[in-house]
Amino acid sequence: MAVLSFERKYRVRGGTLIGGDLFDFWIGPFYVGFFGVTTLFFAALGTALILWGAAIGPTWNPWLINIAPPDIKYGLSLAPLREGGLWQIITICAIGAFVSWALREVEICRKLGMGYHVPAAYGMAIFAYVTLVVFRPLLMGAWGYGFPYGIFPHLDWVSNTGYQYLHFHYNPAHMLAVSFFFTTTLALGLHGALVLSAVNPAKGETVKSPEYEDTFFRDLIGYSVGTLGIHRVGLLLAMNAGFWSAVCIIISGPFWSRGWPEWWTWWLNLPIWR
Ligand code: UQ2
Repeated sequence: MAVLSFERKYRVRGGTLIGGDLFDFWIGPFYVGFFGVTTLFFAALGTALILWGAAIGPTWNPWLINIAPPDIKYGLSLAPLREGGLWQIITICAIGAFVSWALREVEICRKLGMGYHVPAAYGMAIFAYVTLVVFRPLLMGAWGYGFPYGIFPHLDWVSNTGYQYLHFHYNPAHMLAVSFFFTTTLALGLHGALVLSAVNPAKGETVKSPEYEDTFFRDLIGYSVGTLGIHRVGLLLAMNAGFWSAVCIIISGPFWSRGWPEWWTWWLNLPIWR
C-alpha cells in the first residue's frame, strides 16, 4: 500500500481475460477482476458446504471431521447429498476456486507485462489435486476413489491406498517425486542461506554483492549456477515434484494394479544377470 500511494503505474487498466472493464478495479490492496469474484463465490460456497457436511456428521472435532466421497457402487454418477453428493459439489467448488485463482494470477501477469511463471507453477499444484479427485477416479470408474476431505481421514486414505500396492515407495514415479521434493528443500535452503549470508551480515560488516555469492560456491564446489539460474533450478525442481506426484498416483490402479515391488521384476529379468 505504501508503495502504491506514489507508484500509480502498477495500477494499470486492461489485461483482463473476460468481462472487459467490468471488474477491473481494486478493493484496498486486492485486485478484483472477474476471477476474483468467481474465486470468492466458489470458496464461500465450498466452505459453507463443508460446514454443512460437518453439521450432519458425527463430530465437530476438527481433526476428525470427514466429508467422504460416494461409495464405489455409485460409479461415476451423482450421489445423494448425504452419501457423497456433498463431496462431489465441494470438489467442483474447490476446482472452481483454484482455477479462478490461477486465472486471476494470469490477469495480473498480463496487466504488469510479466511472464506467466507464477500461474504455471501454481497450475502444477492444481493438476496434482485434480489428478487425485477427477482424473484417477474417472479412469478407475468411480468417484469413490477420490480422497475424503478431513485431516485424519485423508491421512488414512493415503495410508490405505499406499498399502493397497504393498509398498508405495517402490513406485518409480513416487521415488522421483520424493527426490524432487527433497531437492527442492535443499535448493531453497542453500538459496535462502546464501542470500541472507550476503545481504544480512553481522553488525559492522558491509552488505555483500552477488559476486560474493558466486565466489562462495566457486570456492566451495567450483561452480555457481548464478543469481538468475538458482531461481530457474528452483522452479524446475518444484514443478517436477508436483508433476511426478500426479504421475505416481495416476499410474497406481489405472496402469498398474499389483504391488509396486513386483513392478521391478523387469529389472531382475534383464538378460544381463545370466
Ligand atoms: C548459486 C547462486 C545463488 C544461490 C545458490 C547457488 C550466485 C544467489 C544456492 C548455488 C547453487 C548451485 C550450485 C546449484 C544447486 C543445484 C541443486 C540441484 C540443488 O550459485 O548464484 O544465487 O542462491
